[in-house]
Amino acid sequence: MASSGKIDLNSPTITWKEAKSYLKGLNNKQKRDHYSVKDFIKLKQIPVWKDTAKKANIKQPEEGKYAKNKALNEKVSLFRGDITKLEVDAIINTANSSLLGGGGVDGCIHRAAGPLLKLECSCLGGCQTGLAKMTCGYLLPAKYVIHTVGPVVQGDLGSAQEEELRNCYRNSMLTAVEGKLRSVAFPCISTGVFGYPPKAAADMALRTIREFLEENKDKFDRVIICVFLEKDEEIYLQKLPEYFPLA
Ligand code: AR6
Repeated sequence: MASSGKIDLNSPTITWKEAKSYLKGLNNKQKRDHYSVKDFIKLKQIPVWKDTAKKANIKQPEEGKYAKNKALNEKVSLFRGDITKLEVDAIINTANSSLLGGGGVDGCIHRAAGPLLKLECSCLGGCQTGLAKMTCGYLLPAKYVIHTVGPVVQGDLGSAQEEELRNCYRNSMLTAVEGKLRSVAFPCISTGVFGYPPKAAADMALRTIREFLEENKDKFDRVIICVFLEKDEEIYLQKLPEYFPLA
C-alpha cells in the first residue's frame, strides 16, 4: 500500500481478494481515481424511460400488456452505448459457462475491469445457463459485475431457451437484491454470438424486468437496458410502451 493509503490495482503482486476488500472501503469519489475509463457515465446522466419517451414523442399503443405505473417508468432506462462506461452498482455480463472471458460484451468487460476480474472468476467454478454469479468490478466504474450465461439458439427458438433467458434476467436481479445493489445495467443477453432472436429476447427481457420490479418495488432505484446496436435501440423503443406504458 502507498503512504497515501491508495493501492495500485495494476500492481502484479496484488491479489483479487486484497483489491476487492480495498475497493469496498472506498467512497464513490475515491473509487473514481481507479477507473480504467475516464469518460464514465454517472447514473444521474442516464435519462429514465418517462423522459426518453417524452423526448422521442413515443406513441402509446392502444392496448398495453401491463397497467400504467408512474413509479416504474422512473426506475427503468434505455441507454445506447458501451456498458463498461456506466457508473452503477452492477453491470450484467453475458458470459460463457467457464466465466473466464470471451468476445463481445464479455471481452469488453474483462478488458475494462483488468486482469483481477478473471482471477476472481476463476475461483467461481463456472456457471450454468440461466444462473448468475457476482464479482467485484475492479477498474470498472460499476462496483460489481453479475455474470450470467444465456442460452445458445441454433435454428428454432424453443421453450427451454425462453425459460433460460428469463432465468438469466431473474437470477441477475435476485443476485443484485441479495447484494443490496440498487442500480443495474443489462446488455442484450444472448442476442450476439449466442444467436437468440433480438425481438423475442427484448420481449422476454422486458416482461421479466417488469414482473420482477412489480414484486420488488422498493429494491431498485434503476434498471438500465443497455443496447449497443441501433437496431436493438429501435426494437426497445417500439416495445417499451407495451411493458412500461406511459402514465
Ligand atoms: N456494451 C454493451 N453491449 C455490447 C457491448 C458493449 N461494450 N459489446 C457488445 N454488446 P455478445 P451473447 C452487445 O455476443 O450473444 C462471448 O464470447 C451486442 O451488440 O457479447 O450473449 C461470451 O464469452 C449484443 O447485442 O453476447 C459468450 O461465449 C449483446 O451485447 C458469448 O459471447 C450480446 O452480444 C455470449 O454471447
